[in-house]
Amino acid sequence: MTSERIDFGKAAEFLRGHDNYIIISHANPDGDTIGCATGLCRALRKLGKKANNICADEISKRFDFLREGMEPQEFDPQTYITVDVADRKLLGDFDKLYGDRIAFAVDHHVSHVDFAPLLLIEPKAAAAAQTVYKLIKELGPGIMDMKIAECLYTGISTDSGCFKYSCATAETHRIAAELLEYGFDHAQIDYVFFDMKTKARIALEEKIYRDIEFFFDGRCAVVALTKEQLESVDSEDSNGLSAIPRMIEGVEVGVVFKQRGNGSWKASLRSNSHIDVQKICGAFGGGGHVKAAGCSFSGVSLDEAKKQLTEEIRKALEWTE
Ligand SMILES: [Mn+2]
Repeated sequence: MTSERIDFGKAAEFLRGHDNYIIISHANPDGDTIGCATGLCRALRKLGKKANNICADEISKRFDFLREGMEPQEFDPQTYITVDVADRKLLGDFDKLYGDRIAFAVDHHVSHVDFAPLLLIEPKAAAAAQTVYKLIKELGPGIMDMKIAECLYTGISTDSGCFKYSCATAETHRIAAELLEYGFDHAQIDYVFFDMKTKARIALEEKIYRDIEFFFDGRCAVVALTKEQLESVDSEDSNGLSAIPRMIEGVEVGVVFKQRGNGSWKASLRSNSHIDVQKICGAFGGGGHVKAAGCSFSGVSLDEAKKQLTEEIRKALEWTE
């Protein structure tokens, strides 16, 4: 299969020229993939098309407000689209079912692995919802409305860390500003996704703050969470735990050990400085990105895993002194 990168004009033409859409989000769905899918689904329906959105995994109740009033439609599926999906493997259980049938993919990942014949990709966009916004605008006036704007804002805000990450560019803010003109309650959205925490999550964070250990004059912070502790919260409540040690002033490398079902320990590392945690994790067969990476330890005690990992971190810190 050959893939072609198309522009907004061609993408809009494609959407106008087809019908009976199935819009697929990636597994383990986040605000961007759900915001894009619900926003695009609403836009296509307004265009007079049949459209449904689906995801292989359960969608958190936090996203219910985006799906308000969107009853599934009855039709024979014809056109499969993915949104915010960097690789067909990320479709999860839906890869086998639909992976070969995707006609068009909208994405913003630099690492996008082509799987659809037509691609609309903006690797510099903070969220795929930015790209979907421009695509819906291209479909013509009168399509965008408050509900669609709310969906796309959720995608942009959640993927940009509430506009805090460096990926939030001037264009990100301009698009968000245009969306805000539609008058939805953005403060409520940002409260739900950034401030609100369940009591179970707070209890888990309390444990992290209490047990955190510092190494190398506070330049490295390490904490471990047992299987039982992790099971005290549901999966969406465990988002972002790995970033907590790094929030502490002076910490250059933050480590969260998470115990797996089989007793092994998965270490998630976050770097605040120029320390390359991908390289550190690589020494243990792991990987990831320069500032966020992970590796696993099996067949050793937590103490031993900690010892081995902090030794590698010590070397990295020494190199950069
Ligand atoms: Mn995204």
